[in-house]
Amino acid sequence: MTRTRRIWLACAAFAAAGTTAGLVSPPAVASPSPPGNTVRFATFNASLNRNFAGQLVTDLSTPSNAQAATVAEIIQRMRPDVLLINEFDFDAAGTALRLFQDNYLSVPHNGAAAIEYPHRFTAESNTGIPSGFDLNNNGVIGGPDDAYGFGFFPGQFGMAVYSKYPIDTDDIRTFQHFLWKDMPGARLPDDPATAAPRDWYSPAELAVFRLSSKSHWDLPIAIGKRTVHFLVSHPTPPVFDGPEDRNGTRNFDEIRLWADYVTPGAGGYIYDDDGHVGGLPAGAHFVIAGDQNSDPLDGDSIPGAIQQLLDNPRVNTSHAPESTGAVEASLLQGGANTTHRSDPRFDTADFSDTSPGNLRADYVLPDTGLRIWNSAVFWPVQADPLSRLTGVFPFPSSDHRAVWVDVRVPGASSPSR
Ligand SMILES: [Ca+2]
Ligand SMILES: [Ca+2]
Ligand SMILES: [Ca+2]
Repeated sequence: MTRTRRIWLACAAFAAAGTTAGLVSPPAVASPSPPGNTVRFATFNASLNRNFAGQLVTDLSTPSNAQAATVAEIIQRMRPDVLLINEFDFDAAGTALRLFQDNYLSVPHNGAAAIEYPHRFTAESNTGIPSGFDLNNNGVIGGPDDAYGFGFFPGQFGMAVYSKYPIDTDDIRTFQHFLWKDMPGARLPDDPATAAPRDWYSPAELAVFRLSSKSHWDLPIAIGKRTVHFLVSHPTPPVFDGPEDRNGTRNFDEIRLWADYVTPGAGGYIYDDDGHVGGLPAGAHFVIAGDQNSDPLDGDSIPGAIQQLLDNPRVNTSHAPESTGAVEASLLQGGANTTHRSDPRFDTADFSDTSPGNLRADYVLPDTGLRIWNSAVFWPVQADPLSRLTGVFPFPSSDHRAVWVDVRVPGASSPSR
């Protein structure tokens, strides 16, 4: 989640709505020795976005940024093999991507060992790129809400991937430019003030309107003799709009793009930024990862949005990542959390307890051909010393928690952790 929600959290007082005495602190990272062919995939909305272009590079140029160091320590304790970071400001030279490795991940923190990723990837994000149109229909052209994706400068809230395994760069597919109108049955938003249907965006605007609020990337990861497609994205928060629900509808269809992409016969309409058409080949292995900004039952996304993935027969949901820290937070924070329908143990984000409350927003979803060995959300209970890494508002790292899933990839050999 981006933008103003974080600010609302200032009101998240600890009116203890229940006891946490019965909660025990599990290890923040699972302990059983995984088989040798187990690969850990993770997603982390790390709030490594800044208010001005170039600020993240400045912050990462020395090892002294406290928030970046805390994010790095979480990653070092989680020790993923393949990691997506959401909300990582993009720069065309990849400088921030390199500096975060060199000055943070490669530096031990509080006893957590350095972690090295020989392979990494980033690319342009639609955030902050001016569209030249009045997309929010406020009568003025310009500003973060008229960009292709919400952002104050190009690349704000972008994405970064780090991997211990090679990324098959020749076969990477990006979907930054795919137009929303080219999705069959697109949920194009309607201006309720006019009789015409689905007319929030004009024909001229739809001719350029990109579906992805950041980007969607298919990164083929070479693991032994296998390829696992790491399908990453960060759909827009379904809020910050009006009755037309332009962000809710976009969120729904951004999630749908991956659902169609992995469903044989459903992705024929999808074209990538190089003009190649079609979805993932049937039988290809994948892991979908990212902040999807959609809880199955709570929050403001359109009902059924995340179910497009969770109920997809190709997606393995046999073990949903969970934490005890999220259960404790829900009890301590109360408010909207008390009326939630989703089990709080699956929450991954600590949002305002006025609205929407804590949500499951971040997902790591392997295909059914990859057996899940273990999974968790990195959300220690407060009695755990590592709770200092996640904390309470104002958060020392992020309002989101890191999520990881270990899958068995036939023929893989684990790199050293
Ligand atoms: Ca405008
Ligand atoms: Ca209308
Ligand atoms: Ca909260």
